Amino acid sequence: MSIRYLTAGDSHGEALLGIVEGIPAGVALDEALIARELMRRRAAYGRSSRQKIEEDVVHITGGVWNGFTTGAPIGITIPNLARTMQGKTGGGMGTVPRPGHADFAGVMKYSLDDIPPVSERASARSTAMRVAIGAIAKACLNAAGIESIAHVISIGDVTVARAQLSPLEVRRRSAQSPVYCANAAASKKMVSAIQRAKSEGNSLGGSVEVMVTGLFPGIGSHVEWDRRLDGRLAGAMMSIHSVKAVEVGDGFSTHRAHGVDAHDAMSLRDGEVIRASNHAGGIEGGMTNGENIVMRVYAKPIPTAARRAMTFDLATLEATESPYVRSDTCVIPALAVIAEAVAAWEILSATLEKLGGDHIADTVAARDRVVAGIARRLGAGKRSGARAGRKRK
Ligand code: EPS
Repeated sequence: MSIRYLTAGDSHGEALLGIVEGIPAGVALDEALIARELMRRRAAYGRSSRQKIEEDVVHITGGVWNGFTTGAPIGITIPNLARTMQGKTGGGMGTVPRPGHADFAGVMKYSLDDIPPVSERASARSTAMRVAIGAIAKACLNAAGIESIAHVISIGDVTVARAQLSPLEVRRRSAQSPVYCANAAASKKMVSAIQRAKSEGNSLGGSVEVMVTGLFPGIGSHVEWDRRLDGRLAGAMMSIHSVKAVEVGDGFSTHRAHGVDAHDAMSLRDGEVIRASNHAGGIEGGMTNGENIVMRVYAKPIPTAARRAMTFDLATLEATESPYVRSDTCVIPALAVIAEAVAAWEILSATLEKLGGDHIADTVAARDRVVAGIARRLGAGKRSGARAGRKRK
């Protein structure tokens, strides 16, 4: 792996911590840039009052001088403002495992007496740090012309029909929606569905679409299973709280198609590969093929809700209802921001394996060489290689 990170911290502890290693020097980065991404996550509609308590201020410790990365490890701290643990506030969560959470298996696995050491670490609060780290990845990718864009495509039974919008237009429209949905009519219905679920003491799941643009062929590799980009992306997406399924391209429908209809016919025009479709979602043989990556990520309704589930107390072994203090109603809008960040990290990791670069200018120069070489092979002729080989869609 060319880059790596570690996180630490609990949901209601002092702070979340992150250390990021391997980021090239010369990338413009400051606390405000990371804070903007955290704000998008925190402002997402459907969350609990916890999001009003948090401010998600970011402190960078090391790795950045005068607004640019130095190549050294980057330390990030995000203080928690809500520092009272549910288990200590009468929530009854000390020994009563909530179905759908890590509580039961975590206590059994680590031979613990109480649930909070598990639930505090398992909490989706940690996605704040993944978004912060994703913001660093996005800053690097943007320098190389690559962008990760995600939007909400379903919440509960409100589903958006597939639109023929460019990713940039999707980003512009979804930024105007409280639920980060590019379709204004669906966005209103989603807000109503969340309000209804909240009033009924229930929660809602849904799905988001992640697109990555500005790619060139050959990021990832077919040569060994763990270098396949679709596997890496899907694994990373499945590691996000509540995510239960990931679809790359038309993965959920192509198993019913005939082979000739399931693949994306290719032709050449002026040294540029033209595809009749993008069923593959931009990945063939575990590598980018130059088209946009398109993935869909599906998450269950969060398991905590005011309407409680039956469980039992680990101390008394008596049946009881699951404890409840407060909860989000729907995390899907926040998931869009998280999935965009997580995708950015995986793409950056595979891109740096391909291109290298101790300074981001080296990475960009290597990208230009690769793109120009591909364009030459495809007969781009007198046209500039960088233009012919890399399409902005
Ligand atoms: C979470 C429970 C809620 C969420 C939290 C994740 O927090 P609390 O227990 O304080 O009400 O709001 O998510 C965040 C704090 C966040 O910033 O995303 C859980 O149990 O996973």
